[in-house]
Amino acid sequence: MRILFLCYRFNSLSQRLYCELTERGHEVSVELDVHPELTIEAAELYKPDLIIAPFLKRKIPPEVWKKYPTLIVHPGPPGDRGPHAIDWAILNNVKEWGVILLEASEEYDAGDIWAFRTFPIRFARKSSLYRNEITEGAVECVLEAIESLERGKISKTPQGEKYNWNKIEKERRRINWEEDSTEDVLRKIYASDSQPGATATLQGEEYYLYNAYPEEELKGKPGEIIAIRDEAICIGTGDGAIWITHLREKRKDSIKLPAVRVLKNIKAPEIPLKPWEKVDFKTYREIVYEEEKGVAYIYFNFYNGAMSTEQCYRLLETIRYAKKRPVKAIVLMGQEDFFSNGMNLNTIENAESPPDESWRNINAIDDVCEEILKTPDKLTVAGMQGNAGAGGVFMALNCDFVFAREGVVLNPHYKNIGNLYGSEFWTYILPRRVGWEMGKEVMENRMPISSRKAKEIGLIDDVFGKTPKEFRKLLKGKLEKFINSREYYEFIERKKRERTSPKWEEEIRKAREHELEKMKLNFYGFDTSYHIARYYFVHRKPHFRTPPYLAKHRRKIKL
Ligand code: COA
Ligand code: THG
Repeated sequence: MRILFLCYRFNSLSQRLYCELTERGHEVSVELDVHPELTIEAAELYKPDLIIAPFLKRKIPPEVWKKYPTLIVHPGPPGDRGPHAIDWAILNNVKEWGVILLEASEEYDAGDIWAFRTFPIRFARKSSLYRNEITEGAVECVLEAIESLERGKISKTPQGEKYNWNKIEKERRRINWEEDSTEDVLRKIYASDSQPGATATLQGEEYYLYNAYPEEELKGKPGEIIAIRDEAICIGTGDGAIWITHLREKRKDSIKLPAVRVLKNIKAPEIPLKPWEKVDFKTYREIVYEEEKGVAYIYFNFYNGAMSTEQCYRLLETIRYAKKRPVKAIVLMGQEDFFSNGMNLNTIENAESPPDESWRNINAIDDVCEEILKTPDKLTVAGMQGNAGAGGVFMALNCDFVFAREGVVLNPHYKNIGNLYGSEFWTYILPRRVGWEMGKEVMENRMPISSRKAKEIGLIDDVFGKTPKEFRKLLKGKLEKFINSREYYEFIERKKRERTSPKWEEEIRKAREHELEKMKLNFYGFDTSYHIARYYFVHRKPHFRTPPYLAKHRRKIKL
């Protein structure tokens, strides 16, 4: 089938659906929501069999949906309508939620339902529900709808006259430190994360708050900052305390940044907690180190999967700790929503000199990668529970084994932010994993690929598990078996021989040097496209045209 996607942004759900459909042989073209006239033009240029809107905020004009079957993914169950579906469910403590695929109509979200799925709600960030439960449900709905369309047997159910309009007023996202309990505060922040953010007063000023964790030990006056840890702040609530890792100032053009880079003059003490220190109460830890049956697992809860220079060095410290421990394997786990998205473009944008900060950040990631590569006596593994992009993918590929959850979307290229050359030892890894021909193809293809496809082309080693929980369980089982096998010892012997030879060390040194030389040109050279692309990305600027790599229908030369 020829399918046209209409989306506000080519976000994670749109990318996942793109992979699922193209890898099943459908042809998909994408039009971003720039102007209704352009949406009509896109439909007329492409003449699709079906239009899908995975993530759209504006009305699709009737010229489009009256002519082509047009289906909208709405992140709510049957009977729910409006722009704040998941937000509403979290704020109202709903136990079960859902996702529907419905026909576009004159009124918002009022068309007939083609397919739906429901699921129990986790008490988690909206974006986490979106990236997991909603995404999985939406994929099933879309596949079901395509099958019905192909069979010519479509059964629809009406949205109904009685419905829930889920719009959330700004006031409901505001935190009242005196009255709100820790759970109330968490609920408000979860419901508004990653957009638009809950609001609260801190040190007399208004801010947007993101990425909250409960604290059970520390206590303080409601609304007062009582501690700092890894650039996050701990704030007293009505009945306890809470950690916030990211803030955004309430002014035009502000961006999300680590809390301590936004708030100046914090009087609270730093209360450090190393990733491997054990505590038996809930608190915030950016990196968690756990040992289980001879294996070290490193979870890094980096917001949005972005790794700043400082975060890379905290991760590096943890890897060095693991290397000294009597474990047979070290596993990088990332977090559930993202494995890693490479350098932190927000902290770079915020730096006094973005080129200098880019240089520090890329060197810090390379230090992490080099530490992984130079682990001759232990198995290194990447366990990708969530999506990864750019440097985040290549960091994972530095491990001996790379495993990913089913449904993970990878962007194994550096094309999206101003055509960076890339580092993380990709020039060493890629030919080893897939050969030069395929390596070139991977790097030049700007589109995402599924973890399944990545396995097929040999980029990663295996794919299993539908949910992050299932993935972790299967991964642990696999590793336990492998590290107690004969193959393991043979593998480590071979690895030791290779990784202690001067020839290998020279190859690694050269790869890093070559890549960084090219990156220096991206950061400091004549071509400023990286700096411009980064500016548009971190400020979440809407697109003003759909780039031809997405819009097949706008390519002059038909591919
Ligand atoms: N450095 C810094 N930041 C990075 C990064 C890097 N290297 N790589 C990724 N990121 C950030 C992006 O800036 C983005 O940040 P933000 O979400 O804080 O703005 C985030 O990581 C991932 O972006 P995206 O791909 O757009 O996210 P997503 O698709 O996984 O999730 C939604 C975003 C959809 C949850 C969010 O837009 C939302 O809340 N939408 C409302 C729900 C909905 O679907 N409504 C439909 C209308 S009814
Ligand atoms: N029919 C048609 N087009 C559509 C939908 C449809 N486009 C996408 C849309 N569904 C997705 N759902 C919504 C539902 C409500 C709103 C937006 C998208 C909404 N928007 C507010 C507005 O436009 O005033 C502003 C949103 C906000 O507060 O942030 O209410 O079913 N043809």
